Amino acid sequence: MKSTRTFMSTLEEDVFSGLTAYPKKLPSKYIYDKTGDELFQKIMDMPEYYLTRAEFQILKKHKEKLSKVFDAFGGFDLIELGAGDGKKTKILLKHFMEKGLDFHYTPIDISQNVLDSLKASLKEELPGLQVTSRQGMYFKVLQDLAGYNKRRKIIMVLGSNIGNLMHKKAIDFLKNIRDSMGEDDLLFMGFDQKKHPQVILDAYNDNTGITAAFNKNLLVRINRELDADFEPDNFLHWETYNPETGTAKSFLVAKEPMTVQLKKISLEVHFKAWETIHTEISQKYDDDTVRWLAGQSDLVITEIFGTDDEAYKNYIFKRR
Ligand code: AVJ
Repeated sequence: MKSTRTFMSTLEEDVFSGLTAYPKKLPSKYIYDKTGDELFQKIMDMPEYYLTRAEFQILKKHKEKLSKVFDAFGGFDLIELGAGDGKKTKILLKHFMEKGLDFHYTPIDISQNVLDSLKASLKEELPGLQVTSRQGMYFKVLQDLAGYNKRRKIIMVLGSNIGNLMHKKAIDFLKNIRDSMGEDDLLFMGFDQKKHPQVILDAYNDNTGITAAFNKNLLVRINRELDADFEPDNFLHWETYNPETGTAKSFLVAKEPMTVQLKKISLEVHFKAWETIHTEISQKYDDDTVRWLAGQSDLVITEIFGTDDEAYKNYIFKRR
């Protein structure tokens, strides 16, 4: 069956394989179209979503120390994967500019949309900043950057974005970054930490329904792009957190039996009542787990910056 189909895009291919698998699943990366980007902005402003504020505090508190570590050899290129709206990064950029550091900023994001507004806001807020943005998948762009070794690279991944990857894939991602790093280059990365399970559940299941709309945006996008007829309201947003593994998981749960047509990929999908689509994981960490991930990827932790309550931490890594 599978081999006779040709797909026009990875979205088509991933949706087909996810909805014909058992149990059903869809990759969270497809949440982020224009609506998904906007909903994620709203999530970052929610009182329950502590991650953004926590990382903001860390950057604010440690900007001076970070400027010294990053600039230890005099001059660097700051490369940010998944730059988003740059709200947090601007704390650092502003500080580095005030100190007159010689650096170049390269924000990378999958969304050209997001990059365009980031560039516009930087031009206004930080005129004189050297910026070159790049649109693309991390993987591809990192390969391009590997050959670029004129001066020290600082690769930055904020927001606990790595948490969307289960450990095996997180290690692949880290190895990939590691392979693009020279001996003196650094990786600066945010990892959300294990904490009271209820705090985590609340962050991913707010009572205003923003996170539910964010999760269901997968179905809205598939309806539009694959000419499908999902009824998003017939699904329930459901969040679980396993305190043993540190894995938060998002599901869409069918509230009744349904048949959905996805015309563009000639697929008919049946749902039994209470059947699930697994959509996202948001992994929570502790120092031992991060150290293990680093070791598996031939990296070592050189510094840890946490909030006072240790709810969130940023780590600096170098090549082992
Ligand atoms: C952007 C992947 C860090 O997992 O915390 C927020 C995405 N999902 N609320 C996260 C998300 C539901 C977010 N990351």
